[in-house]
Parts: sequence; C-alpha cells; structure tokens
Amino acid sequence: MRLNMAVSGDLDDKVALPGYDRAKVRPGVVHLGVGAFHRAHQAAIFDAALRSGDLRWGIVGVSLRSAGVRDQLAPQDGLYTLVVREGDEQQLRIIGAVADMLVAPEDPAAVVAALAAADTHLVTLTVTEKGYKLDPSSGSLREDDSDVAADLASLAAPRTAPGFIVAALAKRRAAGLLPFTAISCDNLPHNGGRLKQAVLTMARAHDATLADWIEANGAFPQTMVDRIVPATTDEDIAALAATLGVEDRGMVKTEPFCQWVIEDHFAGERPDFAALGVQLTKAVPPWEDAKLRLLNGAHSGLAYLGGLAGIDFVDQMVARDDARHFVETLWDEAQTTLSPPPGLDIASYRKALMARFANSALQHRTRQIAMDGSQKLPQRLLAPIAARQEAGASSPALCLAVAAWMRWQGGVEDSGARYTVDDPLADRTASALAGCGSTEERVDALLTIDSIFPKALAADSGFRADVTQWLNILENEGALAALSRV
Ligand code: NAI
Ligand code: CS2
Repeated sequence: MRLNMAVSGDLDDKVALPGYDRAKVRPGVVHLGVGAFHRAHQAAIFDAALRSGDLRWGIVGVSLRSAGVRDQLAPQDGLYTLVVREGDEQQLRIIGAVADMLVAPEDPAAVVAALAAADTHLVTLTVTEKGYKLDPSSGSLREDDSDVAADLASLAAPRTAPGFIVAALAKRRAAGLLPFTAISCDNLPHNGGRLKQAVLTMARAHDATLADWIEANGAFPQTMVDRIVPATTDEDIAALAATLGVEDRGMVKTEPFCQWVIEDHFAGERPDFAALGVQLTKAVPPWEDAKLRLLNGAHSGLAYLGGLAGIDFVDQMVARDDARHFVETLWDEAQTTLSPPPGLDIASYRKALMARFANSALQHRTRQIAMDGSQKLPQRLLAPIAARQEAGASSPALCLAVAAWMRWQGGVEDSGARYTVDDPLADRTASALAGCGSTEERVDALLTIDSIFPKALAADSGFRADVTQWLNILENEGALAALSRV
C-alpha cells in the first residue's frame, strides 16, 4: 500500500504529520524542478509556514522535463516523508505542502497559468546548474541551445525556465498583477542576478516594454541554499516501508542542517521567513562565496578523487586521514579568498562542515557530486584559484581538484573500470581530449574550453604547470598517491 491522505492518519505514532487542513491551503508558490533538494529544503520550510497557520504557501510543483516525480507523488496525494538522518538517529516528518504537480511538456499552458495566477507570489527554482542554459563561465544565456532558441522565437509553448517565467510575467502584466518574486535555489554563482539576466534577455527578445516592466517591478533575490540531500535509493524506500508499513516513493533523505539565506528584496507577499529560520540579508555574496568555495569546492575535490579511487561515499573519503588533510588544505587556500559575513566564523564553519561530510547515514555518492562538473568548476574551484593567482599565491589542493576533474573526463577509474561522464559538456571534453598524446596536451586542450576556464586563468603559466604536475601524478600513480602528496 502507498502513503496517501487516507492512511497517513494511522502513522502518527511514527511520523510528524502535517497537522493543517490541506483543503484550505492556497498555492502561493510555484516551484520549477521538484527534485530531491526542493523536497528536503524549500518545501520543508513552506510546510513549516503552513504548520504555523499561514495557509498561503502551498506549492504547485512543476517538472520541466519528465513525469517521474509527478508519478511518484500523485498517487500519494502529494505527501512524502522527509527522513532526517544523523548517525543512528532518524526523524520522520510528512510534508503536505505540495498541493499539485504539473509536467510542463504535457501541458505548458497549465504551467503558464499557474505562474500567472493571482495567488502565486513566489516562484522558486532548483533545475540544476545546467537547467538555466547559461554559459557557465560568463553566465550569459546560451542562445545556441535548441530549447532557448525555440523560446526566443516563440513563447506559445515555452520549454525553458526563463521562457515560462517570461510568458507568465507577460500575462500578469496584461492582467494588471504585480510580478512574482523569482528565487533561484541552485548552486549557481550570483544565482538571482543570473536568473534575472536570463529572464530579461528572453523578455527583450519578445517585447522591450515587458523587459522594462520586469526590470522595474520584478525581484530576483540572490540566495545561498544549503542542505545535503543525496539521491534517494531503492534501499532507502524499502527501509522506510519497513518502518512505516506503507510505501513512499517520493521520500527524500537529508541531514539535520538546513540553511537558506535570501537577499531581502521581494516583489510582493512572502511568508514570515525570519520566523521560519530563513536569514534575510542585504548582501548574500559573502555567504554564497563561503558556501560554494568551502562546502562545494571540497565536495567536488572529494568527488573526483574518490570517484577515480573507486570510493563510493563522501563519509568514506573523510574517514581517511589523507583525504581529510586534502580538504583542510583546500579550505586553507579557499579561505584566503573570502570576506566572511558578520555571523560566520570560518573556523567553526569548517569544523561543522567536516562533521557533516562524516555523516555516514547519508550515503552521499561521490559519483552524484561528480556530475555536471563543467557547470560547477568555475564557482567552486576556479574563482578561488584565480583570486589567489592574482595575489601571487599558488593553490596546490585546489589545483589537484581541477586535475582530478580533468582525469575524470577520461571515463576510466584508476582500477581500469569504465564509466560514462555525466555532464552537458561531456562531448566537448571528450573531443578536446581525443588525439592528445601527452599530459601537457590534455591540460592545454581542456583549458581552451572557455565556457569553463576564464581566459586569463587558462593563460596563467603557474596554474597550468601546477595542474599538469598533478595530472601527471594522477595518470601515473593514481588518486590515492596524489592524495598522499598534498
Ligand atoms: P535531482 O536530480 O533530484 O533534481 C533535479 C531537478 O532538476 C529535477 O526536477 C530535474 O527535472 C531538473 N532538471 C535537471 N536538468 C534539467 C534541465 N536541463 N532543464 C530543466 N530542469 C532540469 O537533484 P537535486 O538533489 O534536487 O539538486 C538539484 C539542484 O539543487 C542542484 O543541482 C543544486 O543546484 C541544488 N542544490 C542541491 C543540493 C543537494 O544536496 N542535493 C543542496 C543545495 C543545492
Ligand atoms: C553537491 C551539492 O551535488 C553537488 O554538487 O556539492 O549539491 C551539495 O550537496 C549541496 O550544495 C549542499 O548544500
């Protein structure tokens, strides 16, 4: 039997139930990209708003690509379990915030209508870094992408996130409504600014006065989002079914830690975010830089080195002295490029991060983090390296992480096992590497991909030499040998 409204009442001795009248919930949020992260982060926070009695914040979830999540949640009346794990401890809470699910390719007009509805005040997005269709290095909209090109030509049936947003904002303007606040919750650098730019580029292609109206009245606050949410496995679903006695195919697992910092700039209504534990601030960049360069930078380094060494999980990596030393060294380097905001003590932050990485109940796969590296490298690793190069400092651990990404593009683990490189630019990196005979040639070929590597950094001979030296070690001796030399 599946989890649903009818059975949920019988589970109150095992889980925290929503406790509000779902029939009275109004859909104030439309969320694009209902993956695991949304369900464990923003949806849990909107659920807390509903639990507090503010019933404006139900969610209409939109999948821009496939029906998978809708098919998981629809038979469950939108309910799913949030499983919070730390060590041997586990807490279960049923989230009732998802009021409806739409699948954009099945009915794009329904998505535009939901976005344009008067009740919709917030539009949140977790479509992954690649889902914005931006050049990762410059952040500009990739007009060569076929879906972007289609939306630039016509918004009759949008395909992309910026396309849907612009089509809906046009309807709102025509109806005399205010724009909604659009909140990117992806690990993109300057996520709000990049989303705004993409939306304005799309709007300007159709109607310059619409673009001006959006610029004057819209809001695209920048955010820093943080909660480690590994992909759910069949084993997770089976273990939860054994506990609950019903199957929940929409469950998500996460850690206790949860942080959301939002730039205090909204176009209209929002919940009492401060009361929900969300930080509102004028300046998100210092928070964002610290998170992307410390947490995510270390994550990517661990992912490529662990992946090459055949080590499956992040906690297995940080259980090793050499990998912990690598992470601490990478943090020593990255930290010099940060201007921490008041309220963020970097030493305590680092200590807490290491403990979060060590949470063995999460089973966070190095392979999952290794995905889409072309979209992640610039903000996580290349920005701090560039800042240090400018200051005349080398960055051995950060450069090892970049070299490990380069080695990962070859599709072969140190054991000789093969894998498919999961990245929107995998064809680009594969063709760059084809025919290269030496390590130097491979480094040169990858550094010419200017949608990943800024030109100035690619031309920096010190950076190039450091990365080449590490790639040599990785190719000849393997990831564990490289780790032992940091
Ligand atoms: P997921 O794989 O569970 O979900 C990804 C979502 O993005 C799905 O709805 C998918 O349909 C959509 N998507 C993927 N490619 C797309 C494309 N090309 N166009 C439009 N939509 C696309 O992943 P998850 O865990 O939900 O993470 C999503 C994003 O959330 C991450 O990329 C990251 O930016 C952000 N995030 C994730 C955290 C995590 O620990 N999982 C924590 C902090 C941020
Ligand atoms: C991870 C992040 O998959 C990845 O690239 O580094 O999703 C990470 O789990 C989150 O940013 C934590 O907030």
